[in-house]
Amino acid sequence: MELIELFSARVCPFAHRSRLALMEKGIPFRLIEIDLGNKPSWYKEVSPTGAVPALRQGDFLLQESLVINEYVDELAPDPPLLPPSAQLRARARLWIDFSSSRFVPLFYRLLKAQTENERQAFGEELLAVLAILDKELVRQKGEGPYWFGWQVGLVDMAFYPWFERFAVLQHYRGFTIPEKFESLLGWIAAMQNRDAVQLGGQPAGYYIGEYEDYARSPSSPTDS
Ligand SMILES: N[C@@H](CCC(=O)N[C@@H](CS)C(=O)NCC(=O)O)C(=O)O
Repeated sequence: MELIELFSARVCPFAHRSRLALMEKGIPFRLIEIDLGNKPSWYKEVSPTGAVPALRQGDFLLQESLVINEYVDELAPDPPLLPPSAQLRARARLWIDFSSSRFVPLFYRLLKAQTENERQAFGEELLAVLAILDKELVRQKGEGPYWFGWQVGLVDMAFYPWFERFAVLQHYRGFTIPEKFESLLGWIAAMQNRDAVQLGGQPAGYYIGEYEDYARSPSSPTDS
């Protein structure tokens, strides 16, 4: 297989999704760190929008974390990162879509909320979304801790990076995940135990520092 290069930024949860997919898949890759505050001019050739992650394999270029992750999954049969049946794969894509359409935007809305009213409203909305995730996990995971049981997959990777960054919401917004969401908390703990997460993860203090401008300014330019 031609060498894969992943253009990434340590702080970026979208890039984190794709680092996780490559590591869980056991595909060797060259990681290229892009400084988001000072992007090299050549990076536009790799990623027309300038966003990370981007993947390069020879002449082949790909952007968008979730699209990259599906491509990575198709590069080798094992371990499969999507379930075996068409119906379960459709459900996986449904929840991956939910991560992008509901969960991720709410994370940033709460983080950027500057008034008490906004913090209250977005905090409640996020709690409702977490309740949906906890309930769906109970329904879907069976005995195993991951979204589809014992095999970690693309749904887990679509959500996990923001849970690694949850200390930011706790620090700046006093938002914690209620203990009653046992399945969700069990899933987070199981993800934290994975080699791919431990090798590529960062401590809470790193994110708290990196996200400070974000939490203090409602108009931060990017959702990193
Ligand atoms: N929808 C994209 C979002 C990627 C994204 O927003 N990345 C941020 C960093 S976390 C970025 O590179 N923003 C552009 C910039 O900082 O100039 C994906 O899923 O890959």
